[in-house]
Amino acid sequence: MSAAPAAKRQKASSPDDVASTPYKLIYWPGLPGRGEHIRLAFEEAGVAYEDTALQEDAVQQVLAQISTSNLAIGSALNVPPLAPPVLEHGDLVISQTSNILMYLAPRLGLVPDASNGDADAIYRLNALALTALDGLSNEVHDSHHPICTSLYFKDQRAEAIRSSKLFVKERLPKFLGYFERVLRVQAERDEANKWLCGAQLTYADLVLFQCLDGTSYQFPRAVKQLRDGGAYQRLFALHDAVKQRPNIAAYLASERRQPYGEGIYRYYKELDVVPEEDPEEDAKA
Ligand SMILES: N[C@@H](CCC(=O)N[C@@H](CS)C(=O)NCC(=O)O)C(=O)O
Repeated sequence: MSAAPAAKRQKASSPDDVASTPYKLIYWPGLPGRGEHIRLAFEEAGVAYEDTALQEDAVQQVLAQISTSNLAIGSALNVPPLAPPVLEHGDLVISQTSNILMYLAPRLGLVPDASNGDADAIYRLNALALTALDGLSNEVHDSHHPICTSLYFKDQRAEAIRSSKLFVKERLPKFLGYFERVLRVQAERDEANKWLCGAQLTYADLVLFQCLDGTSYQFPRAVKQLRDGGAYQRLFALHDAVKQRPNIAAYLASERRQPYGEGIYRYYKELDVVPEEDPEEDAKA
């Protein structure tokens, strides 16, 4: 979906106004990052959004939000965000990836059909999205920055190698195994259920796709070994199925999809380790 022209903030007072109010994603330029989860939701739904990462003053737009001088002046209710992604929709300004997705997903048709009577589905979806973000985003990031985000990689390289070996051996199989189990539970209920919440794709599947995709970029050898081992077939089938959805495939092939680089997911040759190696033995060597 191409970025919509810059929109003036609008007051969205009635449900009709809200539906026609433009969406604006404020995020860093040049990398998928956590903004990608928001983009994938819009792209899958085929709903237009403005993506400030594609604009000339992208960095300044993020800084204006997260600056310590941002006191949310002009808004009676919003609070300043600590970090992007940030979503603006009419008068609403919110941050935190999973929170933004909880707001957007019902509006974008990315939660189970309400006619199934499951009014609490969003909380199950949020648990799944948060779990994917915990293990396959935050922990993956912390594998290359295990001491502190504010230090350079070169100043925590030895710790990053040790952390990455432990991650791919112990944490990665745990998280992949968890999502495989969720998918198995669904398939045992009904063999048509190939998504995390059953037969219908939801935003949690998109989050899981992006988390697994980024993890594969950072740890290609480990993910290949785990994939080839055959223990996570449903999970990798979900990843491949999301990738092939028409709107997602078109987006991934477009220039709107930013390349991985110096973001959450980074490729360092020395961190491209495989699970079968013994991390503690290696640490002693
Ligand atoms: N839990 C937050 C994390 C937000 C976050 O760490 N954002 C990154 C970019 S992906 C950032 O710019 N962080 C700046 C900082 O933490 O100082 C979320 O999911 O939105």
